Amino acid sequence: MPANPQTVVNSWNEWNPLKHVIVGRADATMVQAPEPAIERNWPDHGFPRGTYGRLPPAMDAKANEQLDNFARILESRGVRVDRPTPLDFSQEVRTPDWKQASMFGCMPPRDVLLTVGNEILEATMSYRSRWYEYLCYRPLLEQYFREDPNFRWEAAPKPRLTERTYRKDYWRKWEKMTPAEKEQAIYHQDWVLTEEEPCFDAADIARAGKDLFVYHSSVTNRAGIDWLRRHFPHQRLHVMSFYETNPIHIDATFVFLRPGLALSNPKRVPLVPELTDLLKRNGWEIVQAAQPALDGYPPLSFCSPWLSMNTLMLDPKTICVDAQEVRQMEQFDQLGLEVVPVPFADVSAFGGGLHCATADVYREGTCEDYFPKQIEGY
Ligand code: ABU
Repeated sequence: MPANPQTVVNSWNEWNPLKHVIVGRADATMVQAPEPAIERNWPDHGFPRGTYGRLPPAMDAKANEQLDNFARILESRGVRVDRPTPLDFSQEVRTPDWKQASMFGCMPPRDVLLTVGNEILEATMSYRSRWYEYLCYRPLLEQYFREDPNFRWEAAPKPRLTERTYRKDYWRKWEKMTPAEKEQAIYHQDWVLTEEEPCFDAADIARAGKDLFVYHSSVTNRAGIDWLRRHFPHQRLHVMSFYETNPIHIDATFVFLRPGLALSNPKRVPLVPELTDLLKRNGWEIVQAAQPALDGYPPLSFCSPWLSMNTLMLDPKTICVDAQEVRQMEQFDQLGLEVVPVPFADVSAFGGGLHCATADVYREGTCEDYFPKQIEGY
């Protein structure tokens, strides 16, 4: 097949003009079967602990309608949109080390794919149910590889995910812990993953040109952060952690909006003070996000109401926001951003908001230094 000059992989940050993106699909997404990393327990919605199965097809249909509409909005603004190829997520998967009764889905490409410059890196993932999720993106990555001679296609080492990768019965023990014990766990960042092997989800990384900021979360361990540091020797890598009981993915906690402006979750206090120091020292403003539309987690969702912060920048002045997040939209408006409201409330149960539902392929621009005044040791 001849090279297609229109396909170029390039994206260094979260805000430069977006020209090419992957938007996920909700098809046949599962409430995962229990596994060492996670056990769903949603008795009020038909999935008590130990059970698993497909999310109701009527929910798929509504979510896909909103995802398709989002794709059309992006296309109407000149953005090329590609979509993944879903698998049969209800199938049992196995490796020589384990078997897992179900997979998950492919709504959130941001969790799996990290774009840094001309590279797209497939994350390790840390749930067994998500071990094979990269396969949904392989048709696209193969296509980009054929069409863009400079595309660096990388995959992080697939983790073994044996029992040694996880603290045993972590979540059951968590439920029995006193508030003081939980507080200690949060301060020590003792999450379900051990340091047996590198694990990370791509959505735990926020990109700002020469600087990558990585969230030490329940799906990204210190070894994963170390692997990323060695893998990107030309970038400066900074670790972030926040006061949060269920830390998963940075994009509802701390978000770079444009050079000089970041959005912070007012309920999740940074535990690494160097993060705010670094931003302030370089003249960045950190704004506390507005109150979300919802009070709690949406039904059958592992994502918090702070998906209100889970937005997609189309360029430094234009932001896509979930249309139900009226207060957040008002705040962005006051910050001088053009807000594009996107109906997205029906997508959250499938793994996230507008940022989760996308993965960058091409944004204009090059690798710039937005933090020339560094903090030694951070
Ligand atoms: N996957 C993004 C969800 C993060 C959160 O709800 O905090």
